[in-house]
Amino acid sequence: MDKLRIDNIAQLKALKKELTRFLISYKFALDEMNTRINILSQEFQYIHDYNPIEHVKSRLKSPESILRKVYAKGCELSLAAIKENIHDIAGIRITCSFVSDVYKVSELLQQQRDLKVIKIKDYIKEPKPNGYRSLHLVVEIPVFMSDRADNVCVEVQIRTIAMDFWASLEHKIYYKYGGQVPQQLLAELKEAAEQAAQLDAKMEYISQEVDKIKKNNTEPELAEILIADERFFIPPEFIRLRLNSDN
Ligand code: 0O2
Repeated sequence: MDKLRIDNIAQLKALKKELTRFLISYKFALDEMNTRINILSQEFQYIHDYNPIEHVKSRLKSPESILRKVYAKGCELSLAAIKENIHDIAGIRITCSFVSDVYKVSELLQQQRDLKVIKIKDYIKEPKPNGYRSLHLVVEIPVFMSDRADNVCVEVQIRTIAMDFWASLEHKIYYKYGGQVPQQLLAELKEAAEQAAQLDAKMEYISQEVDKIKKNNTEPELAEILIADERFFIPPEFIRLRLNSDN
């Protein structure tokens, strides 16, 4: 009896170690991806004076959630099968201001030589029947550990602020009703998704118009200071003061 208990504990310890090893590689993959996204974001801000990325969130799927997906997909219950079939154990969500930014960020990630694109689902060009919009990439990123190198899948969801707002509310409603959302609410959600898409299109148009005006504007860009992502304009009086004192 005692022997059995000790064996069970030993097995549990081994399982815990195996699961930790498995999940930690996804955590490292998230760290790697977050660094790359952060670099893109900062480089854009400092060099191109514009940042297509509004904010970034990442999460590791919980073991319970992984198990639920394993059963829902009818996938075999082994770590190898889970690695092969469940692609969103590591997930990153990038929120952008405009739809064009969503595609720009997606392109920049796809251009990274050591990232292998496994799957692309464009729910912006082809929204889901409920109205859900977002661009999903599944990429494989190399992770180097002390005793091994592993290629690990990360699901990257890229969407606009409006799409994100809609998806968070829809997600909450879906869980609140345990998946059985009343028909009326579903119709309203779908209508809200269409309105959000129209808002995205309008905002993109306005932004392009502003860009055109900016390009034609002769005011020197030198008259601004960027500190911790905040832009401060230097009033012309200061510039004149300085120029006069130099003469
Ligand atoms: P959670 O809680 O976000 O993790 P596949 O493996 O490609 O065959 P899968 O995984 O369903 O099938 O892929 P898909 O369609 O790309 O969806 C993956 C994730 O996108 C979901 O993860 C959601 O985060 C999000 N998503 C997809 N459809 C919807 C939707 O209709 N509404 C909302 N709010 N989010 C959606 P999870 O695991 O479902 O959930």
